[in-house]
Amino acid sequence: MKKALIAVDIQNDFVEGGALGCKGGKSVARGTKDLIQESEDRDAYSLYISTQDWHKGEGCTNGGHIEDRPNFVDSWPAHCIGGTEGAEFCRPLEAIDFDYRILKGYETPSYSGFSDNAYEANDESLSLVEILESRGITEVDIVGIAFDYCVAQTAKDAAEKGFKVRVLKPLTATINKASEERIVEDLASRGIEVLER
Ligand code: VGL
Repeated sequence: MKKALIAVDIQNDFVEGGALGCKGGKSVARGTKDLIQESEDRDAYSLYISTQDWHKGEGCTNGGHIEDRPNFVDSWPAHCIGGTEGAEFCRPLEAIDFDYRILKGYETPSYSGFSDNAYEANDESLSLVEILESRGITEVDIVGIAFDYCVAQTAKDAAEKGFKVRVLKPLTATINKASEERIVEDLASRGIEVLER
């Protein structure tokens, strides 16, 4: 059994003060850095992977076009435009040297780290599933932002591809709190373990 940690979209635009800021996002960044450092001490993970929402420009955003008045359900303000400060890791996560850094949503919108359609723009030429399989990973733990969008979709895709998946919920932040319970149930129904603490 080999396990990877996937840190999803812990970027400036998704934390407090960002274009699509989630409450609790900064704390996710700090907590994830702590988890990575203490897990290295006990060899908990064989591989550390980050994803970043990395849009080509203002006209490209997950879930549809940018609208004058996004509804924050399936339309969003401009966010995480590749190369801008908003797309960078939230402090103190920039100090972490991830084994692989997956950029996604470059031309085609994508919530999931597995539809890493920007991977041509990455240093790596392998897709996320190819990276995991080539390293013999069978289990993944997922943390990051937002629980109800990119974390949930990445977790569902990982489960569908046959990995054993856990979501470490205290190290996530949610956009729409009202949908949280439904999403936890949906993930559980797919065999994904959602750890509450
Ligand atoms: C995300 C909404 C829009 C996310 C990305 O990273 O969860 N959410 N784009």
